[in-house]
Amino acid sequence: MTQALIVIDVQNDFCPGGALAVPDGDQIVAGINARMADFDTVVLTQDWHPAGHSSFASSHSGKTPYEVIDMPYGPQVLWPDHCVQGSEGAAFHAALSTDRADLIIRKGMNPVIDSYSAFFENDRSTATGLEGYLRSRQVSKLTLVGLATDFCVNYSAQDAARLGFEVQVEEALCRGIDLDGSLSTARHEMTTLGVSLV
Ligand code: VGL
Ligand code: ZN
Repeated sequence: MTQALIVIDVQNDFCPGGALAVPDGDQIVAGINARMADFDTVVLTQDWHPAGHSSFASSHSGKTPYEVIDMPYGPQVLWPDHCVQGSEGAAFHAALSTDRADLIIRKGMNPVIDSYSAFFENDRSTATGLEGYLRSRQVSKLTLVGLATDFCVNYSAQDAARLGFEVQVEEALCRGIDLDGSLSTARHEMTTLGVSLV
């Protein structure tokens, strides 16, 4: 069985001091680096939005970050501007071992659809190509780590489980945002789909 480590969005904007800082987001970097040696394949994801992206509160008049609006594909939390393509905030945390990565997959480039998951945009139908990459390399078991547990890790884990991968999320190497109980909802959603939280 071939196993891959999928490292979700360990980028400056999700770490302390960043635009959408996840509490203690930087505390997982050393542990993630150490874990890379245990896997055949390492994939990094990078949230990579064009300026003016529709997930930014600043793109909607009268809206402030963390409000929820209805988009054609469903409810969307509005975020502070973050991970703008080419910005320092979009860069990986400086201590992350990016040299070890077999693949870096970028997401969130479509100006009108957000993309939390490493597999599909939030319309849950536009693919990123990661599924094909993993299948063509006979990867069947995935371990997910990174930021944020309740958004991008959660969506990625759910999609991976629905696609038939065996999925585990290593919570010690994740950190969450926890908006209105989103962390416990995420845990429930993931376990319901057969994701192991370890
Ligand atoms: C993320 C909110 C917006 C994440 C990305 O990586 O969890 N959250 N964009
Ligand atoms: Zn984003």
